[in-house]
Amino acid sequence: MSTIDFKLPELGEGVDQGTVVKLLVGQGDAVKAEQPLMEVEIDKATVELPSPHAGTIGAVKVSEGDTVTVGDLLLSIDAEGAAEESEEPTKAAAAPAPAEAESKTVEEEAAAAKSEPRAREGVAATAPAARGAAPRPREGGDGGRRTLPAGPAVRRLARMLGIDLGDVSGSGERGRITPDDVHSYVRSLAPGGNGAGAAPAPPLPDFSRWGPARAEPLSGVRKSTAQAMARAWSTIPHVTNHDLADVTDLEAGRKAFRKARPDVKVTMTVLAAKACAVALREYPDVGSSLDLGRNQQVFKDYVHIGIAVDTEHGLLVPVLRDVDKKSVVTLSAELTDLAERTRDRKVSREELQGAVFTISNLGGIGGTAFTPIVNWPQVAILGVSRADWRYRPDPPGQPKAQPVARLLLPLSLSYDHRLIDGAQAARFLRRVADLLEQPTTLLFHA
Ligand code: CAO
Repeated sequence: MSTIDFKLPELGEGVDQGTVVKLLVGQGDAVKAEQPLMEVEIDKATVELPSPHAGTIGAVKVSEGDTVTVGDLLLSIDAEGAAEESEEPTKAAAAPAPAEAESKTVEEEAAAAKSEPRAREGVAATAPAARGAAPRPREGGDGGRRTLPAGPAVRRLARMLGIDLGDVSGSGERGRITPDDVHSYVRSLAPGGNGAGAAPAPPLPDFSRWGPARAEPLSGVRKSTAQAMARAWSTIPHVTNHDLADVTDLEAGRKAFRKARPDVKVTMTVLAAKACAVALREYPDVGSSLDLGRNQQVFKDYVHIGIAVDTEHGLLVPVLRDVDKKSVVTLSAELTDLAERTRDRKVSREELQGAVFTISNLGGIGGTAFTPIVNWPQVAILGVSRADWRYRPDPPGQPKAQPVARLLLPLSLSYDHRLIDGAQAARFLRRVADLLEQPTTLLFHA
């Protein structure tokens, strides 16, 4: 019998911290190898940490709600038949380092080979596609993820400033990222000096002076959202254009289709995503990114669109892939599945990344217009409010014509004014509206 110290392994590129959201074992519990020990929230996804060994749980050092850092001791396992060892954070439970693998017996190798795919998935069992969340790559492995050359202080600084270290070029030895690199990157985002590194808010007053008040810790989702919003708000000069799309015919068609195919949930969000994908192909600037550090505009040859999903844990933005290439029916099935898994916290970090543009549809809830915040590193986001009936002259443009009721969908496009001009934004938005006003044309693109 020996004791294994189970520490928080590396959970992915640039991820140093997580929050323990659920303990799945307690002191004295017998566990099998690969059995999930706890759920940890990183960024906005939840991953399960599997046991590296069969045995009995000793002392549990963390509680639900605790913030844990890579290398923190989480619990100990009294493991039968295991050599005295301490699970180093970089030798993550689910992915043994090469040296470890070399010392295995043939039987152990065979067992490891059998269990490794499960183990890698195990790290992200609640997030099936989150192989990126699997700890540290095998050295020299072709498909391995790049380990960022940055020390803990630099990682802490980046986290504090809401910076993804993957976006920072290292000027140190062998590309090591220094604190100066992080600061220059922040300055490059905000040449006017009003950047993400702006002075932090002063401390709050003592609210109990005016009545009962209590403080609760922020969830991981809230922390990530706060960082992302602060960064986008303070570094991107936002402008929002509004327009109205006459979706009377589209809505009639949607309702008829829903009747004919009740198994497919075609919604306004999917139709808006399809229209945006067509327009994004025609206006590539709107799906591009701005790299002021290198004085470049980055164009992407794919049309992945993030969809804001309201969940009880907070706002999450899973990504629909290749929206330009898929039919409305396929996209409807994908969005239904994605939104459901997002609400159940079963999406992986990968599924929350890679969008070139975002849609936030608040129309199912209400509202006539709003000004969404650009989801950096994107440069534009479409807000959709509630479609409503309004009287319009028919034919349009004839003031004396008979008014008829039309269903109008309010669209609000926020954009990074450094890269997108008002006229371009207005043209893009009108194109989206035109596509929604001509359902047949829209479906030709499906
Ligand atoms: N106008 C009028 N009705 C609308 C509408 C709109 N813009 N958008 C949706 N609806 C209707 C739908 O048609 C549906 O009615 P039916 O059952 O008759 O089809 C009903 O409202 C509910 O729709 P839904 O919300 O289930 O489906 P959806 O695809 O339209 O939306 C999703 C999916 C994930 C976008 C949505 O559920 C959601 O979470 N929205 C909130 C997004 C959010 O929080 N944004 C704020 C981010 S901060 O900028």
